[in-house]
Amino acid sequence: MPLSPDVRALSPDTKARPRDPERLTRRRASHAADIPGLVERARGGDPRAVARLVSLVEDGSPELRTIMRAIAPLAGRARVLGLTGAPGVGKSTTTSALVRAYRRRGQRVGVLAIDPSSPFTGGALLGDRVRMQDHATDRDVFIRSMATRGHLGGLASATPQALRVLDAAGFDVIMIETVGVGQAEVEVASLADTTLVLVAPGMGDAIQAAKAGILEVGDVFVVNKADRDGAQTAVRDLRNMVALADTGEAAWKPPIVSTVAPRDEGIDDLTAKLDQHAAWLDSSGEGVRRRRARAGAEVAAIALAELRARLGALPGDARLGQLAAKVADGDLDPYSAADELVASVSPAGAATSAPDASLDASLDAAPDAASPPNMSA
Ligand SMILES: Nc1nc2c(ncn2[C@@H]2O[C@H](COP(=O)(O)OP(=O)(O)OP(=O)(O)O)[C@@H](O)[C@H]2O)c(=O)[nH]1
Ligand SMILES: [Mg+2]
Repeated sequence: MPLSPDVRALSPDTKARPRDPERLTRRRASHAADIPGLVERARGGDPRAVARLVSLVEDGSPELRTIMRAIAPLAGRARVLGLTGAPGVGKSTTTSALVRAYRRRGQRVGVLAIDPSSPFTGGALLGDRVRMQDHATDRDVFIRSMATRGHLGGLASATPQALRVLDAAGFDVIMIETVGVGQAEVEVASLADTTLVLVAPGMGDAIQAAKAGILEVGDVFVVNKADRDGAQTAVRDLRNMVALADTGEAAWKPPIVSTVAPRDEGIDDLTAKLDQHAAWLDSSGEGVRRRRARAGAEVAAIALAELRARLGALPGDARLGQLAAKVADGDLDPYSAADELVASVSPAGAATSAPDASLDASLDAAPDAASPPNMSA
């Protein structure tokens, strides 16, 4: 049995498991009434309140909708940075260095480290914890690892909602670290205002980045481990590839920054480039466009998950059986059968009307948007 969110949030350092289900229910009930209080405390900078809200959201708690309603007017201020790159390239070290830099400016920083549950990369969590230790006692830094739990792509399915919680809690900068293998880069880009793609010298990362199509999502490129041989070559390779991918005059030209993250070298240069990107997002209107695409993808994902849940809960498994028989016998085509099924779960016209074009665009921006974000039990 997994640890209940209550236990985890209230006593993060103990492994105590709830023995008494009734007590747990009472505790749940008493907390259920206090979402506004939690939100209030989270906004006041109480790390426990933030942790608890994130846990509730991550676990798809029954209070999820109440929380989302309560924080909706509070969100939308934070700057969201996505960091991606091959395993071991230095994402956590760079994140940690950026946390230090933003803290020096007096900004509050949230970090969501997406921990791949894949057996190939197990152990990343521990590494992250160690590297993030510097900030463990700072109330204005919140760090949370989120499991991907088999969700395709690199992001944990509740990442957009956790992001919302941190945003509403008043964090000025929120960083999302994902191990970039395949789909993850593109996914993180759909959540972030600014996407940082990290490479390291001598790993052929730049070439692989090009192959995986992540050059398109990078707003700022970082050649980390610049203390190693081949850094200049990596910068040159990247510069050539970025130049080739370039799309016109007005568009942002992704800069390439060299860093040695453990020594904070290049970090000031990096924050300067990130500031420039933020300014460009504001002046070009691209920032608003990205935020709308992000919200659109979030809504679409929730709606699709809801539809899927309702379809799964159809009393008429029998109905599906009938339709299936017709399709198998060639009496009905599968699209018409699916239309019938969808029409049977929604009020007439609601789900059968053509999807809005802008929603389609958002879905394109988030290829994995069709996965359920948070299926409440
Ligand atoms: N020489 C050198 N080592 C670095 C640099 N940055 C990070 N490292 C080391 O590289 C290793 C991996 O760094 P992480 O920050 O954990 O890399 P990561 O990309 O977060 O790794 P995963 O999350 O496991 O994918 C650590 O041992 C770091 O100390 C750097 O600029 N130079
Ligand atoms: Mg890491």
